[in-house]
Amino acid sequence: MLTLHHLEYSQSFRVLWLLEALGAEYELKSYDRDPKTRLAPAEYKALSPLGTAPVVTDGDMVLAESNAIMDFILDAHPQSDLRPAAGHKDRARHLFWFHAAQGTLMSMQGVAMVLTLLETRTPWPIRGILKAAFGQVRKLFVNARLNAVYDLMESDLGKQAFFGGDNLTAADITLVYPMYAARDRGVFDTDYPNISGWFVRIEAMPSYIAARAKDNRERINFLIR
Ligand SMILES: N[C@@H](CCC(=O)N[C@@H](CS)C(=O)NCC(=O)O)C(=O)O
Repeated sequence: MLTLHHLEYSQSFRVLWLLEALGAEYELKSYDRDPKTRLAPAEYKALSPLGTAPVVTDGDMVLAESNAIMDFILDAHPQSDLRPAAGHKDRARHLFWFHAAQGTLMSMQGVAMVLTLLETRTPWPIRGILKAAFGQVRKLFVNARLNAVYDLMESDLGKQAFFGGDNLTAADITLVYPMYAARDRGVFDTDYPNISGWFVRIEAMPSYIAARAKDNRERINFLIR
């Protein structure tokens, strides 16, 4: 049977939600982060070469990387409507958001997080210079790209209720992590009614509620601010 190795406050929540949405049988093993470093504990790091969450195992099979895991699990559930098949009218939309989550949104949020870490953890005389220099990078590169994604999300969710089409797909599930990261930073506080509606819709879904109950944490993500 598939085992999900779930690290608290991490991207492995996605896999937890996917398994609940599929009604799949699986074993859940939960791990706390190292209290000092907030990284995965040594036991978790030993599971896979990258040492990152999520990881699933099944016998000798070990798989890391959120979207690889999601595709692997969906391969075993070909009847599921969580991944529109080739030829489906929502196939392109689903593929775009499923991959934009990792390829654009997570990577840009990662750059923003690194800039913030450098600004806040550098001694004060240098901090001011870094902030000024990074301000330009944020404006021209990071925020410009992120805002383009958020605006496209708002527009797409005005046309169909979910990122992958009219119903929940793996695109919504993989986006859940960066979407909460953005919401926690106040990105959607104003001017994003369709995105706000998406949060309301997913939070009412039985599979999401079940995954949150198993996650048993007050937030779904862990942010370095
Ligand atoms: N692209 C990878 C990113 C994995 C990743 O960075 N996971 C974080 C959790 S959100 C992690 O494992 N952090 C703990 C650590 O690095 O020790 C994926 O989607 O699986």
